[in-house]
Amino acid sequence: MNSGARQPFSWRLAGAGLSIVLIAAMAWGIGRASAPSTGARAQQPAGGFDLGVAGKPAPTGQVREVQLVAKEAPWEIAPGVSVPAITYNGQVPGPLIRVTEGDTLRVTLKNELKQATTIHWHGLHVPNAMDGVPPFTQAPIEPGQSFTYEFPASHAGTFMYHSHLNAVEQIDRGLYGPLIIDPATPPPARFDREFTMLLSAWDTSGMPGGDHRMPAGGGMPRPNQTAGGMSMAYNYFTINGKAFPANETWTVREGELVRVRLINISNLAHPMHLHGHDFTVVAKDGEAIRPELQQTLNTLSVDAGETYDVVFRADNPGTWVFHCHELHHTENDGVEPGGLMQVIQYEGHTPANAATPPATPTPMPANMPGMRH
Ligand SMILES: [Cu+2]
Repeated sequence: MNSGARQPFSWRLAGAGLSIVLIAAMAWGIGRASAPSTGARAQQPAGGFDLGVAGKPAPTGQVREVQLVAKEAPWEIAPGVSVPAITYNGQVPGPLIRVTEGDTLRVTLKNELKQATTIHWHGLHVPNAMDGVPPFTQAPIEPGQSFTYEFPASHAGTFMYHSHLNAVEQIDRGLYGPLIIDPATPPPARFDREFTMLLSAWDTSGMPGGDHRMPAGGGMPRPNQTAGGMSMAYNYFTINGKAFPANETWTVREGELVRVRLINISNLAHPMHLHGHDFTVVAKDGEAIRPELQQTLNTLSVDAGETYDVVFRADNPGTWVFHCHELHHTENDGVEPGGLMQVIQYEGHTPANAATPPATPTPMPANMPGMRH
């Protein structure tokens, strides 16, 4: 995957087949970083990170074709916990779509669901007819039908795409994906590594087929909250479709400048807290923040529908966690540790205590007040 070091984007359209393969291949790497570029590491400019000023990009003449199929598929969200998900191309999140500003994005969606759907391009400045919002901008894409979205990649940044029909069910069951637009001109700020974390929440008891609790048990009774017929008692929380410990560990090298793209598609706010380091918030909702206005923090609340780009210097070797500080969200069905817990491992560092998560997690006490998510 392209790194923040802005290696030239070498994906060239050579027929739809090639671009489809590349998109699918990239999908599995969204939590990973590329290897750092050789040579000197990125330097932090005084006073922040300049991502460049967004302007209206000139068309590049490149057409990026993507084929998406909306379909039901089983998806393992935590070890031993598989749910009947609604997916793009059989995976959650859907494939990473990564293009350069000024490219033309041409996405064909084939609907193999039993219900109608559409795609909304969250944060992009698309022509109105491409916004994916029935009944205003298009008719629902009925089962068996296809629809092609085509629009220019309007501006660089971190975005997402998701269903905009029967959205509570379709999004809560997995119908979303990350979308990154790279600037056509490399900005002054360079980074050594880059990771993306797309945050989502699941209510397994509200899914077809009933309850999907942890096989080892230990879950706690949850209130039967409902909204519009859908239960809202989220009990699993995932990073790129996987709850800890099923999600990938990030590896960094001492000295590197690391960019993290945070995307929250869940209906909940997630105060994301990094141990052992501070990070600088360099972009919000795809828009670069001017260096003199950037804040340096260790906890950032990412609300529903928001995206942020943050940057930290890997200057404190160890095994660290970057986790949600709404602590119910670091559980798997009430059992800690789980959920939104991202491990960051420095190369060459041996953890002081290399123990794996406890084989028998400590169950949460039942019937505690205020245990809603
Ligand atoms: Cu959270």
